[in-house]
Amino acid sequence: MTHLRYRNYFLVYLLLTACGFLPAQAPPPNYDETQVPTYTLPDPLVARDGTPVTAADWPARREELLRLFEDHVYGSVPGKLDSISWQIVEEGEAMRGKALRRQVAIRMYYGPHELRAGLLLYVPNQANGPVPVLLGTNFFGNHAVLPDTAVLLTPNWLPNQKAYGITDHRATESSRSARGHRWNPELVVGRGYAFATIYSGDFDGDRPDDWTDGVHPLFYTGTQQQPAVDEWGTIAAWAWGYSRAIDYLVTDTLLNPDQIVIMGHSRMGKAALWAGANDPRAAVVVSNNSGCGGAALSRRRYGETVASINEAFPHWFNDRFPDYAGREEDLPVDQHELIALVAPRPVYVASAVNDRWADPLGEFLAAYHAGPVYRLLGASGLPQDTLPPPNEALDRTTVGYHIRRRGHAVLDYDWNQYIDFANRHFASSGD
Ligand code: GTR
Repeated sequence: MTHLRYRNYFLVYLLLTACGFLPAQAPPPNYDETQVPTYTLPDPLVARDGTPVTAADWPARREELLRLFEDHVYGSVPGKLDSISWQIVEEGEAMRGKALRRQVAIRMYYGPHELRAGLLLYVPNQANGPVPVLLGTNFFGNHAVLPDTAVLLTPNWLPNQKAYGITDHRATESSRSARGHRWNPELVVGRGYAFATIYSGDFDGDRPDDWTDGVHPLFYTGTQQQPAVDEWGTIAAWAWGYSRAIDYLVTDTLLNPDQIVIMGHSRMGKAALWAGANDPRAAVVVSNNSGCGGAALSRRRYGETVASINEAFPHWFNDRFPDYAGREEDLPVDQHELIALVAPRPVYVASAVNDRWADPLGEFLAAYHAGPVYRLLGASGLPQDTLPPPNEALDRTTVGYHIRRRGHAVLDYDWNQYIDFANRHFASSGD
């Protein structure tokens, strides 16, 4: 009897959900490979009108794919800055004499609006001439990346985190180096690369309830108070932030403007890929454990899905992407095409064995299926369609990949792999 009553409630619930009266809840995550639906990936080398794409057609197909990702996934950037300026606001010796620290205020203007962001840079001291630079976006402020008391605190909103002493969304002295476990700027500098970082929240705070901070309001027109359906979400704002940092990096004479590596972990890995797709000044693009909406194929519905990501983070994508929850096969793109948009520049996708939420196999397959575009453009794709063993990188091709032991993180193994990979490409491109 009770059983029947619950069943009736459930049927009413389903009916209300289907009619749009209740929000549909994401089903529990699938971690069973046999339950992955059969799917057909859209072919990056067939245009929307069915025409096969040659190397000569690629620029047009590339534009088509960029627009599709804007329209259906990340949202379009609705405007272009009137101007941007930089000022070095602090400089000093760092890392026990191994590096010069430079802090740069980036000021961005549009109409009457202004947005400010802070860039933190460490340049190795023992360099003969301009050095390559690795740029990463951080999640808790530049000061949280390493133990250096001279790093300026962001005035912008931060996620609260009791363990870091952040209780009113403001940066605190006690949150210095709080994210040191995710970053290793000294390793990067020790390998002859400059290390640059920006705080994601300077471009948009990671919260669903507020479209008044960050870059979005800069381009509102009339009485607009939030991005339109097909306009940018927060990930696209972070990707835009990578490009504004690059605007500065290419002007700094201590750095080689042709050797900019952009890297992001997890949600910033999604942003790094979208930034790399849009901005050809990113010479090498690295996505670390980026998962759903990053390197992982949406059609596999393994771990985090289009449904669950949009439920937990409704502000990350545009307002069309949630429509594909449970009907991923209707998406006109999938994430292998995002990776292909970096071609022929080197791209590196990294997974971790225990990071099942991010779907390591889906990340690998997306990297693998970007291969045809790389090959069409005279570069090389992954050499095999099966996962390599843990910590045995496939890194001799223009598309690189590894699955590291342990979980969702950035470890020294990862940093060293990224620098080895970039070194190989910079050496072969003769820069
Ligand atoms: C998770 C989210 C992932 C990933 C991760 C992170 O909560 O579901 O997509 O972005 O956060 O950024 O650490």
